[in-house]
Amino acid sequence: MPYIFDSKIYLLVFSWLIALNINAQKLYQGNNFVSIPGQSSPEQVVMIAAGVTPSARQLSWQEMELTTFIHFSLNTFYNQEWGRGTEDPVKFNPTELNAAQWVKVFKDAGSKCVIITCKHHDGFCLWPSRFTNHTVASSPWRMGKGDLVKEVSDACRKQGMKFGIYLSPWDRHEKSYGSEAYNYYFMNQLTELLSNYGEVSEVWFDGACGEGPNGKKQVYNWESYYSLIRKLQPTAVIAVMGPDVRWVGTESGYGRETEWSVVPYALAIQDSIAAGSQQQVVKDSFIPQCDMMAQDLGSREAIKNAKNLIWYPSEVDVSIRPGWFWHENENSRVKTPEKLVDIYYSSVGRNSLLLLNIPPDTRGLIHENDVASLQEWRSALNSAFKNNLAENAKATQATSKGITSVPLILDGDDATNCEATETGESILELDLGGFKTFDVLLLQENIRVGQRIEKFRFQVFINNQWTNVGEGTTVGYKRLLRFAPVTSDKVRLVIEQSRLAPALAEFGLYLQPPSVTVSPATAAFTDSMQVVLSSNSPEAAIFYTTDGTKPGKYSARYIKPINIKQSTELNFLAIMPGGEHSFYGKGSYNKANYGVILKNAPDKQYDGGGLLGLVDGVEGTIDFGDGKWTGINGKDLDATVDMGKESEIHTISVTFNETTASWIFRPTEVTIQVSENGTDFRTLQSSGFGLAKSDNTRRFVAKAKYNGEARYVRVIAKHLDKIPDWHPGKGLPAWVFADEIKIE
Ligand code: FUL
Repeated sequence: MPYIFDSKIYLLVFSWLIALNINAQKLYQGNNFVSIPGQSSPEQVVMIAAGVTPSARQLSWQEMELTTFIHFSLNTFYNQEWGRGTEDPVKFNPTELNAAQWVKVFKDAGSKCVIITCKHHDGFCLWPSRFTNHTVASSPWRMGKGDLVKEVSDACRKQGMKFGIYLSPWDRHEKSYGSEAYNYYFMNQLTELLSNYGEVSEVWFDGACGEGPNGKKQVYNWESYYSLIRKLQPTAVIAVMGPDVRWVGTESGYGRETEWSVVPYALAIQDSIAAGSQQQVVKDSFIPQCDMMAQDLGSREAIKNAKNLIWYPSEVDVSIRPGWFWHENENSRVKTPEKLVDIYYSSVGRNSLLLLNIPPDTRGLIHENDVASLQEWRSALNSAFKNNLAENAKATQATSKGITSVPLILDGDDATNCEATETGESILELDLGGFKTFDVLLLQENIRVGQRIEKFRFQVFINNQWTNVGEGTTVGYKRLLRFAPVTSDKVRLVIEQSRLAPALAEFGLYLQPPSVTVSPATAAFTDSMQVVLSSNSPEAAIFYTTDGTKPGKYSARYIKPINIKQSTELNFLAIMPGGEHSFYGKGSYNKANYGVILKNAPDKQYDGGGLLGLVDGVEGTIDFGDGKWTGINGKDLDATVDMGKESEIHTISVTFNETTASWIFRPTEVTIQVSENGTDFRTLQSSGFGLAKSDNTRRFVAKAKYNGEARYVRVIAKHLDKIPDWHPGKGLPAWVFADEIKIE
């Protein structure tokens, strides 16, 4: 029997529940904390969960969608990630520091708030705290008169951005750390930061602590910190080691597909957050194994035994570079605009807020490479989201009472929702009033009344029938689904399951800018070779250059495969008739005595040391990061080796690395082929290695015997498409790592 939503009864239940939680109310606000009465049935728990709602501060936090982290400190000048607390403040001397430039770059990228590391784990303070000398006042910067917290908060205020503070509880410099006196020290610093810099919107407490077994242990007085914040900055959310905002559980930039903002209160307990936080310096996709990382935090199953439920939304923090602080040698490893787009869809598009770290360099400026990547990223998002193609549609909803019109899901206001009155399946149909091409679905729930949708599918009317194009579980504040472009005049959303009645607030259809693929992306070749460019949009025109310059609409137009006869750098992009363009793409081709053509490009960081890395005669060690390995993420290794002339071959072997802790798995199948002409290949061997059942670090060798002659050898190693359930990367594609291809 579906529940009938009776708002009066519902409110009564809630007033009573709230009354029981007078203490909790100190930290929580409105309905964002509820206790579950002892005898509640699983259905009653679900009903209660459906009515847990964000506090006012949580709601305005969520609506920002995108915020910026600044990691800047003595670490920037010592070229390190975690200081020991013994660093000399004299080294802190940015020569061109310009906080207005930072804030402008962030604002142009779409960010709404800036959170700065006022004090990182090394204890160095970016403001002249009265309680320690380990501050900017002891540095030559601005002749010891500087206050970076002030410069950043002023720049934020001037440019209409919100401002937040990061204050590391772990402090490796302060002598009192490890005693009750430290709690006073910390509260004093917190008081300075919360009193002297205007409105603070977010206070970020890190859970990291690298103290070993003999290190000092601090018993933090969290309750006092929290009440101080509530008193001095009542609108600020307290993040991560705090009651308002939950760390998503990874620093990879990717949130969960199923993301509930309503979870058991136990998840907000500091000890369990700290246990899952960093215990040592780790770069690149830090993946802890803790409860916060569990795939299911808020399903019916996950909440059925909870004693209290809270609204505890997820924040995805990730750095635009491998490290949190700026390092010169990472200037070439700034995340590409494509990667940032992917992160956006996988964080903001999965009911999370994205906190993107953009660290200033030693000059005190945001580096040009970061600025360029952010600009391209913003322009791609603006281009995708400029037009809701469903805006003028006629939207109707079918319920047991008949068909009603539901214009509110198209009014651009996420505070108004269509009034479903019952649970069970409900179908929303949209007549688009003409044919439209789209590849993104946007859904938003009105979270002011709770998060309710549990399962949906999206259908498009194609060739006279409803075709499933996408499906999902939770929606929450925002859900974005991407799929291959489709064209139709009618679509529908089937909400298959929800808690109470669904409260869908917004519905949107969008078209992303076109994309271009290049094949092969990199290669070494002997005589000549062909490169194929293709776009996912038939309307897009592709342009390219071969002289290293940026291509545009006046460059050479791609008509047929490009014949390459000498070492070439190819640059290309696709442009739509309306001017929307793809990201800039690159291919590099080197003429050599020996050739290796890789169909799918390796990751920049794992390129095996260059185009001939796979056949350079130096085998990779067990350490996948030793610079020898060719690593590809989420695609197969498809390598063709050209020996320049027909040669005698006896055996061919290929070695693979498996380091499951870093998401590198053995290939699922390896095929080894030979050919005389580079077109017709004969398969010598095709076999698999099984699947890792637990964490593993080892090498695998695939071997084929052949007593004959050939000029070309091809190796196709299939990557594992879905990481197995026992691994934190469950369901996601794995890396494939190879080195070396030996032809003897
Ligand atoms: C982690 C810290 O250890 C890193 O240095 C960084 O500040 C990140 C945001 O949180 O726990």
